[in-house]
Amino acid sequence: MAAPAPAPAPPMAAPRVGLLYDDRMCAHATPDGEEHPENPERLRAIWRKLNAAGVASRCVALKAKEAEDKYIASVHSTSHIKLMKEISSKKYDASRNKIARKFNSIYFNKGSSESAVLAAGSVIEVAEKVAAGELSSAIALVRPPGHHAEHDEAMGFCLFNNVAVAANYLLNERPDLGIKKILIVDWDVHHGNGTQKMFYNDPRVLFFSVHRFDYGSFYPAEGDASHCFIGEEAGKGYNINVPWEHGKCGDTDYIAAWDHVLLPVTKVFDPDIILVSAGFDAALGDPLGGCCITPNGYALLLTKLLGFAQGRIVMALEGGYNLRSIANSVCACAKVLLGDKFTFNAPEMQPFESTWRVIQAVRNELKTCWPVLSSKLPENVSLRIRPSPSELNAPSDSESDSEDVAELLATVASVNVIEVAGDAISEHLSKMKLDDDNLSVKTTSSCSAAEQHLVDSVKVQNNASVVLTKRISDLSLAWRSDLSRTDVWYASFGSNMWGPRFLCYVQGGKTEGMSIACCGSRDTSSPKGTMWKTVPHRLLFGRSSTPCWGTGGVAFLNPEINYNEKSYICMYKITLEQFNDILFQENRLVLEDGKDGNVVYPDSPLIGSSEIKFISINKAIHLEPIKDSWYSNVLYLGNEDELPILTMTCPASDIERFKSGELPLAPPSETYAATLIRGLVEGKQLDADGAANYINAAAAKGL
Ligand code: X5A
Ligand code: ZN
Repeated sequence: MAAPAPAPAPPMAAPRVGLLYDDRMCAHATPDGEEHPENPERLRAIWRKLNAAGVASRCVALKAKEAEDKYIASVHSTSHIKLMKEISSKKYDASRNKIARKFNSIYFNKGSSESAVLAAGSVIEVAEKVAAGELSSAIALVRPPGHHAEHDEAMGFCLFNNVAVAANYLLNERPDLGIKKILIVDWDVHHGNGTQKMFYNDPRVLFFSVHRFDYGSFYPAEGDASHCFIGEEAGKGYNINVPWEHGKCGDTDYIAAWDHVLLPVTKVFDPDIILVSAGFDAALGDPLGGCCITPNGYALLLTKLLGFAQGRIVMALEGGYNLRSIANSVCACAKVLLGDKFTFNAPEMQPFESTWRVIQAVRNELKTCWPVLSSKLPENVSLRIRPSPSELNAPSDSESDSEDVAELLATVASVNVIEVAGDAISEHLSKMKLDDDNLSVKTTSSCSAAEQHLVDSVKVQNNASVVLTKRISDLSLAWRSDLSRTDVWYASFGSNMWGPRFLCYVQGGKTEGMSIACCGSRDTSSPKGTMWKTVPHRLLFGRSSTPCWGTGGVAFLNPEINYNEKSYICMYKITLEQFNDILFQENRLVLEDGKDGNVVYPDSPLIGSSEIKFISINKAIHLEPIKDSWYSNVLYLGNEDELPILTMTCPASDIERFKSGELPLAPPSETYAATLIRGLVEGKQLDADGAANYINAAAAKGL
């Protein structure tokens, strides 16, 4: 008798995926039919796509439910709840628009109150069902969105903070469901400022937000979106921000943030449920986001989360403004939750160099709270340089819902559902992981390329005489006229302490002791003020020679504050345009273009207003495009007259190289030292002996 065939493995029970859609949340719209990115068509477009793709019918259909006031009150003030619930009533007909204008990026109509209460209630509804095990996971298609809404304030298209309300509901109202730890993943392209604030002291909720920050200039443009905000008191370490420095981030950048920040922490945190603040405005084609996550990318990010909290995932819609992009992306996510197997095409793109640096900064900030983040990251990761300003402004992906975007998406959006069982996903996933084994070991030479794009076609005519006439392209004039209206204090600690030497950087030419001339700034006007101070930073002399001063070290300030140190700075009040021109000249970014003596300036500033904002919060900025230059680090030394005091020095990594001997520490040449001494004496800071002692002591002390 033949051996009985082995019993087939029991089929895995199909996951029960809740899908909440309700036309009543389309009632919130602009009062007079004005166009707005956050409009009812968003929900309808997603719903149509899910039905057309046969996905909706595979889910458990759910209807919206109103949130009870007492649940909303766990997050919002009584007065805010009252206003949001009454704003649609007759009594506000005359004042509704005026009230809306008091908020930042908010509109109201007669349907707003109902939609807002349903959005909050709907996320409670699905979260409860997932927590109770009635559903494996769920998607709540809600609007208005929620993550910008604060305790007492509507903002950023958000009226109630739907996800925060649901999280509090699970933690405070339903101990019976056993949810003690919640992970909130906010992948909307904007910072989840409201959610961050609500759980800032609360270790029960790990809040993770990855968003465009752009040095503090991207909406909502509050400094608290930076990676330095990690939570407070018991909540310290339970708030994680991954702040991108620019647009164009896509699948690989997000995957890197997942693999090297979110997932390792999540594994340790071990959440009981995951709520996703699922905005899709980081999607390719979004008119507001300027990023480029593909539907496949979202599917992969979500797949990686499914390994935690027993797959209990609740997705709540936040932003996302390209109808096709959001429909395709939600559809891809729904398929993931339904258990469809994907092929993930290994990403062709490398993460940005800035991505790697941001991830490293985040890990560094959090490593004491999460020791798992203190491991060393792979070193020879292949990275690409940040997008150039013109790439960032390229219209192709900021045009709402245009045909070419549709085409672009068609090539990447088709989610390849293949009927394979078992380990196919994990195998593909491991290919995506950014670790040593799987990454090609080649470093694209980022610096020369970066310099290449910085140094564009801006021609400056160099007359034979010391005073230079300049012609600067329209492109660069745009930033120049902008920055010529902002003043800063430039703090010098080296040869620029001597006025005549400093003026060469402004007016062009050279003075005593200098062997080569400067080309100067476009704006040759004199500083509006001069002032001396001391700062708690170590002065050191390093590097072995310079074209201008010959053999010998030049001055650097250790970027690290050290209260045992006292270094002299001579501050000049100049425009931000002039500051950039000095920075260019210090870093030798101004190039002589051949025999006719034309001078080529970079076409974009290194320090613009968003960088200033960033520096004032973070105290320093390492200028990525000139990372291997000597003075790539701009430090913020405080304020004077309400203007920032800025200086330029080496990055902290160079200090390490000085310490290790990889870079030489060297005393200054005689002419260079004489210039510094002259500066200190003529500036009436020290007498000749005192000045010489100060320089010699700094040179002798080393690090
Ligand atoms: C939920 C969301 C964006 C607000 C942008 C305001 N809000 N300019 O994506
Ligand atoms: Zn958003």
